Amino acid sequence: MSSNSFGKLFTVTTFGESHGPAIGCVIDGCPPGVAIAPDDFRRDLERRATGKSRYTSQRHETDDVEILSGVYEGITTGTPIALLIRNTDARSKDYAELADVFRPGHADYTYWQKYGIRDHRGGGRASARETTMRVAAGVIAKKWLREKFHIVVRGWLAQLGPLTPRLTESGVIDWDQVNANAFFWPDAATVAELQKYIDVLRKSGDSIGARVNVVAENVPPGWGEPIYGKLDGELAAALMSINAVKGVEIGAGCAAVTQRGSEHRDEMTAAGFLSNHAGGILGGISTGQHILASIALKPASSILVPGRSVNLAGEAVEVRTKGRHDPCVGIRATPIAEAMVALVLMDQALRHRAQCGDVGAIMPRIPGTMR
Ligand code: EPS
Repeated sequence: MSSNSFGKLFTVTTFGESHGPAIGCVIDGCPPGVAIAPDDFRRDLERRATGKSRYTSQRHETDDVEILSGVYEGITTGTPIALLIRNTDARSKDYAELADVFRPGHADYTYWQKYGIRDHRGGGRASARETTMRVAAGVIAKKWLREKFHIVVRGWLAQLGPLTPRLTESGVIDWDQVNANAFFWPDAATVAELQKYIDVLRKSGDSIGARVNVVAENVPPGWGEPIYGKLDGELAAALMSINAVKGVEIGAGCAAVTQRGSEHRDEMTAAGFLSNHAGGILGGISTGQHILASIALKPASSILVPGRSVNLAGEAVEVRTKGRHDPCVGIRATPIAEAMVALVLMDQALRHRAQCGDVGAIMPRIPGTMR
């Protein structure tokens, strides 16, 4: 299978299946001199992992990262970094009944049509297990971005089915609150409502969609390559490549459809931009404002509610997916979306440095931190 790599100067290739012996990635193009230890990966991998609350799949993986190459005495050497995580809690018998049927709404059918063969166990390569390695690679990107540019990339669950967090009028996110619950939910007052919603949903055997927002703060102006390497274009592609993502918005996104030009444009003053409908990107290049991205995730297709489908012989069957599944994949998607944004930013930062590193500071530089 091709297209398991992305990025131009900071290139990430992932490999592995959900129920294979291991998953892993190779990161090529990482600058030398970045301090990396196995423990650096722990926090973000735990934020993404299954089995950390009763609201996600109950598969329990240790997600211990083995650094196989590219790091000497705790420091990146500039050579390819290979990371490996062994799968230790796959339960393939849960999938026995899915060997010759297609879950409606799942990649089962399209993988079969494309390759004529598929590893049906745990969704194989289409499984969200693969996103573990995106998050691992993203840890390195986040660290480099933070150390070089003070860039912080972080996200939150902005909607779960019909529920939205109540935010203050300024939209400022309470990050302590986001980190204080299993949902990445910024509103303490409605966490109980969320818990109840998921409990009822899980009992019904169904699933639900969600929205995750990500903000990248302190991105300098100038990153992004017109025309075919626009920063928003590459963010959209990277975010859309996450399992279950069906929509990506940058800044005002689809709301721009009903906005007037006089409203949408972000007026500029010497003191700063007056709004950020552009989501920190104009002409595919960062403005220095916060980068704002939002993704819509579909409800997972592995559900207990029976659905009509066909088997390999094309005969009508009824499918009911048993096993350890997520009632809302969006609950675990925040660290994955953060990782994809960080990986795109690091790649674009290196590309900007390569072509435009001699340009130097351009005045005026308009302050921009507006949400
Ligand atoms: C997944 C189905 C479940 C999840 C898995 C993603 O797999 P299994 O049935 O093998 O438990 O647990 O998530 C992970 C293992 C993970 O690390 O994210 C799917 O169909 O995408």
